[in-house]
Amino acid sequence: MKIELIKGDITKIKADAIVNAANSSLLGGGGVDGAIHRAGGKQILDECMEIRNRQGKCKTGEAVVTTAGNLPANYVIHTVGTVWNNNEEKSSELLANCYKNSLKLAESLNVKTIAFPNISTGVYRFPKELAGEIAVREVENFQSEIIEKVVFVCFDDENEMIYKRLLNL
Ligand code: AR6
Repeated sequence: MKIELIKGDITKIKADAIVNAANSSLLGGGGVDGAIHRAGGKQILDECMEIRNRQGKCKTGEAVVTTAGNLPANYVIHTVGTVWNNNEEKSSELLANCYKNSLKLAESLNVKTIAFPNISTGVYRFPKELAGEIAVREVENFQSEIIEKVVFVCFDDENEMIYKRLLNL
């Protein structure tokens, strides 16, 4: 899999799937979640509600898929990051699950290109450096015959610098 870094807004990315840093309610929120729902339109929330009615809340580390509505992507994969609580081992495992489960779900949808935001590094306060190490490790370790390209979309300067270094760019 090819790995790329883009600085900017994930709602503008033309990929088969973009990943949303959601919360377990799946009903939207601030940060990247708010931006995706705002730009993607009501269809995304309608499908999130259908998922809620079918399976209940989405657990931390798990992932579900909806349409991308008005966005240039085809799918939004909603994964629920972890709130940083100083339990490094447990939080790291849960954040790693976000990347693994999103990639597995993407494969099942025959996704060739997927874009990730820096999950949990905003409202959920996960340390950016550690979150970046986990993200890069999980993507690099994921063996796929289907996914061809993974794009890390960094919104803030600090994450951009961290990912540039981690990816040797
Ligand atoms: N495109 C790409 N990245 C973005 C964008 C954007 N448009 N906007 C923000 N970011 P956060 P979390 C970056 O807080 O920490 C929500 O309310 C931002 O700079 O969006 O996983 C949810 O509903 C940061 O690096 O998500 C949950 O309740 C990264 O996205 C909660 O926040 C993640 O920040 C989830 O918190």
